[in-house]
Amino acid sequence: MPIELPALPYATDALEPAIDARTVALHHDKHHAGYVTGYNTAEGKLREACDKGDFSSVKHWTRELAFHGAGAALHKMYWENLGPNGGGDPDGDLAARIVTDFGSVDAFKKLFSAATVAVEASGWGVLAWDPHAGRLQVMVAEKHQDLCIPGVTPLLVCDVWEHAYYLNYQNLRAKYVEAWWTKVNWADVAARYAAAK
Ligand code: MN3
Repeated sequence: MPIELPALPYATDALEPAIDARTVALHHDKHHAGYVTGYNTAEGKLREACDKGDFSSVKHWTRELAFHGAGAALHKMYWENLGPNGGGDPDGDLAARIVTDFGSVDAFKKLFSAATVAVEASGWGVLAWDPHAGRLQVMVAEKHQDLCIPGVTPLLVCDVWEHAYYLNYQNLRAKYVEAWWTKVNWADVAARYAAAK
């Protein structure tokens, strides 16, 4: 079944001044939309390959499926992870787990920021629940789909493709990540943690 572009959960200027309205509009309406379209194209081509019994392009379309499917899923989470009343620190079970796994909320934030700023080229910083280790992990995804571990559930994601920040921050990725923290919707992250564990 085709997937659809989810509406932004808030107005395009809701994340100002951390993330400007023009960046949000372009990011959602053009980039996020492109991954949705790309996923649907790849899914259709793979369905067609099955119907025709012609698997000559299967390597290409499975790669496209992973790239665009991961892109679509990560962008949906990115918007939901943020909000106009975001920022501050997590509380409750999530905060307790962060302290257990990283030592303190501050240490976690420093690790997450460092990993995210250091993403090579285009990708994401990710806080994930790792059921194999039974702990939270800070991870990165290159592009959208590379360096992931099957079964691990992302809870909080920070897009550091240049389209996420370049209009306002140019090459200053670290400044964008610093501002991005002020819009994190911890209630959304906590709900994902509760569901994942
Ligand atoms: Mn993006």
